[in-house]
Amino acid sequence: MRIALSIAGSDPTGGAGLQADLQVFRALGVHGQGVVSALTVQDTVKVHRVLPVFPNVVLDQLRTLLRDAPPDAVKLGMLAGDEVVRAVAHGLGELPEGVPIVVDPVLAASDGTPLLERRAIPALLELLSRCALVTPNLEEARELSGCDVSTRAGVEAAARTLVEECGAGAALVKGGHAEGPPDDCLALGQGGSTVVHWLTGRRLDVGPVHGTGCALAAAVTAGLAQGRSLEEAVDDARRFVVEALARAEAAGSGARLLVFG
Ligand code: PXL
Repeated sequence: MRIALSIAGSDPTGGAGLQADLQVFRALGVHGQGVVSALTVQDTVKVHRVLPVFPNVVLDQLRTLLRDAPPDAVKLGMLAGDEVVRAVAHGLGELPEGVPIVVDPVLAASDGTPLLERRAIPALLELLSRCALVTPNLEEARELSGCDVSTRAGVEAAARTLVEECGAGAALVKGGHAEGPPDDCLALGQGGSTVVHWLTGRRLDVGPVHGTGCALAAAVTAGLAQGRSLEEAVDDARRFVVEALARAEAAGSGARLLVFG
């Protein structure tokens, strides 16, 4: 059995967060584990409240799990607060060597509600040095790298900065929020040098959809848990999300939800 672990916030709608990650893992044939980092109160329209889990309880969930049933890959999503980020970093010290970590550096919900407090950013940046891949959207890439991402050259600089200065193994800067083609920029660290690829996307006219960032990072994590290379896992995950977007359905009066498989 291949196992993927998600450390993420709860989204009761099932559209994003831990509930969505577990659906993605299931759809891709890996067993899903979940450590809850925060509770949210939300519907398909907006996030009403955010409540971080006690950091020592996050640490306890993680350590207890790692000692018994260590995963083959780990995904980090919404972490809510500085102490939770530090607890996760501490707990991941017990992750067996070589288990890849994918960081979706969730800063805010689509409605603008902060999902990570700003003072947690330095601790999140420290975590990047231990990750195989970080998957920011444009706003997150700007915030984490300090680069102006309004041009393609700026997006490339942000992706390179996350690899060369922050120490991520690779960075996938997602262009879905850009005007124009939703191309993603993948920077891969390769023994001292960085290779940058643009992965072209096409925009689907589906209106607002919730949870695409969570699904993409979860799908990459599932691929890595199954032993795929990073580039292969990213390609497969991008295709998986496009298919889920094409099938998206409304469950409430707000954003549509992805439909997997
Ligand atoms: O899509 C980002 C995200 C991640 N995790 C949780 C969320 C959201 C967006 O609302 O609620 C728990």
